Amino acid sequence: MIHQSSKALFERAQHSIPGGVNSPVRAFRSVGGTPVFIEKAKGAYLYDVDGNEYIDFINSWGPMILGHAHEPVIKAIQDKAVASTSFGAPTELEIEIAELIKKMAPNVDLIRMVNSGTEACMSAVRLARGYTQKNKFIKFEGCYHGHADCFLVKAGSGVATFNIQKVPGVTAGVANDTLTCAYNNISAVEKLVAENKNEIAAIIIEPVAGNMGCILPEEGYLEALRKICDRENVLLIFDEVMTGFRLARGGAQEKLKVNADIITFGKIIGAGMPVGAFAGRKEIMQHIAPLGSVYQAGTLSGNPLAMIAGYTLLNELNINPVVYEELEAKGAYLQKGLTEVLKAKAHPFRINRMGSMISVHFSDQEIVDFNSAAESNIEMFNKFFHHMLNSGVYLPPSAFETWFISNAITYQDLDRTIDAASRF
Ligand code: HOZ
Repeated sequence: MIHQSSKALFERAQHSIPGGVNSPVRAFRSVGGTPVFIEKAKGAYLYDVDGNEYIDFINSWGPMILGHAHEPVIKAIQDKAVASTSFGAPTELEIEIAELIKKMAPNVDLIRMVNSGTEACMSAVRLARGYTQKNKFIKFEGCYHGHADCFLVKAGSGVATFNIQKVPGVTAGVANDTLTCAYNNISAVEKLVAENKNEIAAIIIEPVAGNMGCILPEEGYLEALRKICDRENVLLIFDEVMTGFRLARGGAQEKLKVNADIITFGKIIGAGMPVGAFAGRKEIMQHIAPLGSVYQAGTLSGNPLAMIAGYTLLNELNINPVVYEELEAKGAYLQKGLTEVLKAKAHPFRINRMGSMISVHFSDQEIVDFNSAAESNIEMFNKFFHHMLNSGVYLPPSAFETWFISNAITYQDLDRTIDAASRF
């Protein structure tokens, strides 16, 4: 391999990869400039090919809750790899990880492993439709549940970052079954439910939204959704791809004390390997093939390397839940520090946080839904992003993404981050 700078690599990448990246937000198009190409990462730090070190607030968009290249995870993958990388046949390890997840996450009788959060959410909606025999579902503006056709309607994350209003390739027929309304607005949900009586299979939600920056559910909101679902025979799906095993050992269900009917996982469950999962009570999950006729399958599902990585990380979180207290304390420290230094500046801002999910919006109004996030000063965020990057702090390259804190980060790293923000 020739050693090339990030700039040279990005230029070269354009010739063989669409936009030079394998996932759009990475291209830095909305924040401007050239993406940095990463060589390696360890603990709380990322190292780019240009020789720079960054304190990482992406953590692979969530999975690296204990930091990068966590030794037990790496060792477990190395040990497992010598026994082959895939069998396409059952292994004991798949039972071990399923049993562990049942111990950690509330409300899980059965769990099916897939390869990404997209697959997990897509399968969850299919299951809800098969189970309820109804077609429509409700999602919330600015929530992102992966890139399956039915979710690319008023979606967050990259779709919001690039202000894509309508995704070509998503047919009207598919889009018509996706009903949308604003996050944190219960009367809007009641209205949709009334207008589509007996037609709604599911309501899918990020219980703490992370794809329009970090947005918290208002008090009573998730409970109200739960009530509507029970009343209307609608399944409540929590997309816990970001929040699962992050906000608490049992994810948002445990932290916010609301149970869903189907829960989707991703990110931490694979410790950085491509893993997703969907889970729920037996009466619902037994509709999945081969028990039932809702079909779902995958050659690499339950892949041994992915399973051992996920199992090793989850096991550590399970036996050491003090991690969540430490992450809460670090998150609160960062929020307080950033608030103090940004207050001294002329630009109004809001910081939303739950545990180790946090984001800054430059705005003078509370950020409670997609509209308030979109009305924030995106240009100011973009300047802030570059200022922080130049100061050795790697934030998500979009105002429409949450930051993730890892427990590898030290208070000294947080002080450096706050100090960098003070110079903005
Ligand atoms: N849209 C993803 C986060 N919400 C970004 C994935 C990536 O670029 O890796």
